[in-house]
Parts: sequence; C-alpha cells; structure tokens
Amino acid sequence: MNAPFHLRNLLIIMAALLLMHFLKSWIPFPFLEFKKLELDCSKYGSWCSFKNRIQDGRTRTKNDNFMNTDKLNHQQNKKYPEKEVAKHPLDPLTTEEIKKVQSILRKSSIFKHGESPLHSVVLEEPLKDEVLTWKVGQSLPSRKAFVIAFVDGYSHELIIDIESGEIVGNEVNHKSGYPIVTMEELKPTLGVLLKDKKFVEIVTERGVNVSDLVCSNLSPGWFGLAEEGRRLMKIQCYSMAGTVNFYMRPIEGFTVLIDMGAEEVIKIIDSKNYIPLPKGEGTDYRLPAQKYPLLPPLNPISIEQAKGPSFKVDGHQVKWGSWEFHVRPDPRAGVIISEANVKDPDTGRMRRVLYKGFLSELFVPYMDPSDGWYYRSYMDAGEYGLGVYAASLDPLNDCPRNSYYMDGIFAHADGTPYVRSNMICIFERYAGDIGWRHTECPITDMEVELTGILMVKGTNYKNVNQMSSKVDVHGTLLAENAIGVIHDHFLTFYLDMDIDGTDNSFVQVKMAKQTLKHGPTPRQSFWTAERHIAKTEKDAQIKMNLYHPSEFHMINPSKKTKIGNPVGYKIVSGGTAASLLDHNDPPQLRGSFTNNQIWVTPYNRSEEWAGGLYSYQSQGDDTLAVWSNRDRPIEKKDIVLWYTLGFHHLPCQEDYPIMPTVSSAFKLKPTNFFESNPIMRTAPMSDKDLPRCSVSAL
Ligand SMILES: [Cu+2]
Repeated sequence: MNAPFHLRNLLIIMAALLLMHFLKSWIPFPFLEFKKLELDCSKYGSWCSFKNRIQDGRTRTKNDNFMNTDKLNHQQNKKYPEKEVAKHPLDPLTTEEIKKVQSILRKSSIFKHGESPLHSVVLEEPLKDEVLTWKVGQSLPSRKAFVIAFVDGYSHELIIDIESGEIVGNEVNHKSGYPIVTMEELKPTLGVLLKDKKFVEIVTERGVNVSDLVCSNLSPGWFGLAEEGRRLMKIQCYSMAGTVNFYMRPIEGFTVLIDMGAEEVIKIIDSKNYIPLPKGEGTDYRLPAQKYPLLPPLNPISIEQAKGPSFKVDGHQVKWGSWEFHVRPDPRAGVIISEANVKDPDTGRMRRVLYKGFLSELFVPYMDPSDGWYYRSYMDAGEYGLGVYAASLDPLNDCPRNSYYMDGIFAHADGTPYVRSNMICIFERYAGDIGWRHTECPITDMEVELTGILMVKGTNYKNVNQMSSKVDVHGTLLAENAIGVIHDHFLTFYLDMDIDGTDNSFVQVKMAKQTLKHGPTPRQSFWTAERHIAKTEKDAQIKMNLYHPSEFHMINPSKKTKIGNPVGYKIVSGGTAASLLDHNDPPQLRGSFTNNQIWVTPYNRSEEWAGGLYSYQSQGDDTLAVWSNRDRPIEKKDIVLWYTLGFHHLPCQEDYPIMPTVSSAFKLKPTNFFESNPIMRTAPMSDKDLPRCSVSAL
C-alpha cells in the first residue's frame, strides 16, 4: 500500500480544463467527425486545419480515434473488454439506452422546434436507498435517463423511463441561467461571423487574412440586463499565421457578441486601438520546432508490474487492495466516483466511506476589468462540460503501462450517441515512500494538474522598461506584445461522505493557542485541539486561515472505536487560494460557492452543481451559497462536504508558449476510522517478487 492509488481521471478532468480554459470552444472543431458538423474544408480552408497534440507533430487524420461517432465498437480494443450492458445501478447510459432515449424523445414534442434540442443526456440515478440496498446478482432498479432539452426558450428537465418508453417527468426551469452549450451550437458561429461584412472588414483592417483566422467561443457570464433573456456567446479571434499556437496571437480589442438562438451578430466591439498582434515566432511548442541543442536526454523510467496491476475492473466497478468503488464518465463532471467502500482489516466487513464524489465546478475568473476581458469568468463544468471536452489520453504519455482505459458514451444534441474514447485511465503509481513508518492511507489522492496554453492579451509593450508602474497591465509581459493575464482556478468538489452509514456529523477541530503566565514549568505557550460539532449549515461555512488552523472531520457519532473515538475521515486540504473578488461583483455572485473553502449541506438530490444546474449566464440564484444560507440542520444527518481547491495564477515567462504542469491534491484520510494502522498486515515486498533478466552468451 505504499503505492497510493491515484485516480488519473482527475488529471483527465484537467486535460479537459486545458481545452476549456484556454481553447474554450475553438470554432469550428474540424476534428469532430459527426456528420452534422463536418465542414466543407474546400470552402473554409484554414478553419479545417488542426491543432496538433503536444507530443507529436503529425496531422490528425480521420482515422485518428479522437472522437469517432461511427466507431461504437470501442471496447474491442480494450485489454479488459467490457460488455456494454449496465451491470450496476450507477452504470452510465449505454449506447443502446441512449438510442432508445433518442427514439422516445423524437416521438415527443421536444423535437418539434429543432433538430438539436438536447443539452444533456445522462443516467437518472436511482434513489440512494435503492442503490445502497442493491446487491450483485439482483436485477437493476429501472433504468432512467435525465435529459435537459432547450425548447422554445425554456430549459426542460425530462425523466425518461427507458424500458416503458414513457416520459415520467417534465419540469421547466424558472431560475436564471441556461444549460451547457452544445457542440452543435458552435457550428453556425462560423457562418454567422463570416457573413457579417463589418466583421470581415475589421479583421482585414487589422491585417489578418480571413484564411488565417481562428476564433474562440467564450461564455459571457452575467452582468445585468444585457445578459438576460437570450443565450449569448462572445467571440475572441486570433491569427494563426506563422504558428500553430494561435492563442499567442490574439486580435486584441475586438470582441463579437453573438445570439446563439437567433444565430446572429448582435454587436461588434472594436476598440479601434490597433494593438499589434504578438509575433508567432517561438510559439510552436512541438518538439520538431524546438531549437537545437535540445536539453540533455534523461533515461526513461519504467515502473514494472511483472504480475500486472493489482486492481481489477469489472464494467465500472474497481477493486484494489481493500477498496472497492464505482467509476463512471460524465459529460459535465468528467468523472464520478461512487460507493467507495473499504474492507475492515479486523472484521473483514466492507465499510462505507464515500457515496459519491466528483468535481462539481471549475471557476476561472480573470482579473482584467477592460472591455475585452472583464466578462471572462468561466465555469468550465457547467458552461462547457469537462467530459464533453476531455481529451483522449495517450498511452505512455498521459498514463503509464498497465493503465486501464475507460470510454465515455455521451449524446449529441440530436440524441445520437458518440464515444469519447480513453477519457479516463486508472493506474497504480509508485509513491516512492515507505508504507507504515510513514502511514498514508488515503482513499483517494484527488489530484489535479494544470497545464495547457495561457490565454494571452495583446499589448503595445515590447519590453518591461516601456511599462510605467502607474499603468496596471493586469498580468505579466511574457513576450513582445503578449501579456499573460492574472486569473484564478477554483475547483469545487462534491463529496457525499457516508462514514459507516449515512448519519454523519461535521467536526471542526480548532487548534488554539494557550498561554501560561506562571505555569509549573518554564513553558509559556502550547496549543490545544477543540472539537466543534457543526449544528447547522452556517456553522460549517469555513474560511481557512493559516494562523487559526483547524482539522475538518466527517464522523459517524453513533459508531465508535473500541476505545471510544467516533469513527471518521478528515479532509487534508491542498491549494488554498481563496477568491479575492468582491462578493457583490457579478462573477463572484455566480461563483459564490468559492466564498468559503468548505461547506457542508444536507444531502439533497437536486443540489449537486455548485454553480447551479444552469450556470450559463446564471445570476447566482441557485448556488451552493444560496442553499447553505438556508442554514438547515446538519448534525447526525446524511450530509455532503464541499471542498474548493484554489490556485492564483500570476503568469510568468516559463508559462509561455505552453505551461509546465502545476499539480495539487487534497486527501481524505481515515481519522479514528480503524482500530489501528490498517496497513500493518501488508506483507513487505521482496526481491523475489520482481523479474530478473539474464543474458546468455552464444
Ligand atoms: Cu491558469
């Protein structure tokens, strides 16, 4: 157990993040192969050119399995073939099930207003009690789909009973915000822009050939009436002349506002401030473009697992050591982990730890209040979908040998299923530290990594010595005419902890300084640990503070160890950056779930997405902060822990033209959960366990 089990899929979520954060929705997605989005490349030339992956310089072809909708036999290439039949109540919808949902909906009025109304098609989870009482071998609870359809200006939440073919639920959203943007909605953007004479004129005036143009679709956030009543998109364009890394060449001071529903340009914001395009030189990050000499090479490192990995995957169920848990891809969260249970080393019984955990939202506000930048305050999960934009993982580059790869099966806006191949990989990682002299027994080391391409801003400055200290450029000069704008990353995790059952309490263990003026010894100060059980939600709204530290425990007050401590798990925090925005600033109203690093809410099926189910252009009326301010009782209840991992990102030159990876993680660690160190009985490894190579001379 000295090799903590890492769920690489969280890294994969971050792979999605890069695409989200930096690429956003790069139009026109030429690599999408679904027929409806196929572009006429003879007509649009460079729109069809392709952003290569980092590791290779090759041009992707149609045979590359990035996102192949026709190739639904994805499991055939798997080392551990999985049958595409739901085996567990929480298994995601299969291809067949999505097709059935499509045919049921096609017969309904949902498709009367258009061919692509579906913004989300996922499993409608059975009730928690049904899942918890289900046992292997029993028939599954009825399979249902949860669908969000945007029809005639309204978001409909539909529940479809797949077997009976009935639509058993249909509610209309009356709160603010819109559903996740679909890829299908991006296609018209290109045509809309190019049809607009003024747009083409401005691009040409700026010295950019239309054939070199690449644009990103950016969510506009919400700042008042201008962002209400219609679905909008802001467009930032770049020149790809002379570089594949076109994000380094923004056409600054030029933003286009588009109405997604009407498919029309509403407004072109042209500052007329002709900031030169940053040069493309040196921005190609692919190896063949690097100048020689290259860095001294390092010998490859290989982690040998001569007997294969120690985990087993059956469908979506993973078993490793004493642990069992369920993993499923999700178009919005990227990956969802459910029913993480551990075998007690003393009793041999399985014990519950986590019912459900996932990345609920990823909030990325930029810190530049100027016209072209103020609105950039993305919610990557709720506006774009971390799973939808997840990249397929490259074996050996993204995941080591002996990894198990899992595909996502999602639905297009017209209901057709498609495969997001290899979007999750599971592997064991050698931690390099010893097991029980330095005990680490996390159920999961939820790790995230930030990498990718910075979103840069064009500037007139070519050197820092031209910049006055009185002018705030909101970032760092990274290259001539290119500024890396300051921003944050806040990753808010949903953790439905069920420590030995559902009735849990949240305990803040405050470490408090005590002073002794005239004590019995020369010592004058020490610290104590004071336990505070949170009674209501407001007791558990936690702002972390280095000089007033605490531990945070989820306990089961009715289950105690033999010597009387309540059993529990604690959360060990990672990146602790907090939002510095004003709470009344519109981006922070929408992202108010980052006002605290920790929240605890009573379990509620409808409260899963920290920024609200509809976070696109949301006004902050359905966030975790709003739910928590109801101040409901949370003691000895089924409760959910929310934790935000935060990073401030002040860009530096090393982030240019592509960022080195930044990692952070939080841990869930047992705290009086076991009677003693649970890995004491792990047999040590010996040299005999490892393969030996011999060379025989002829
Ligand atoms: Cu960043």
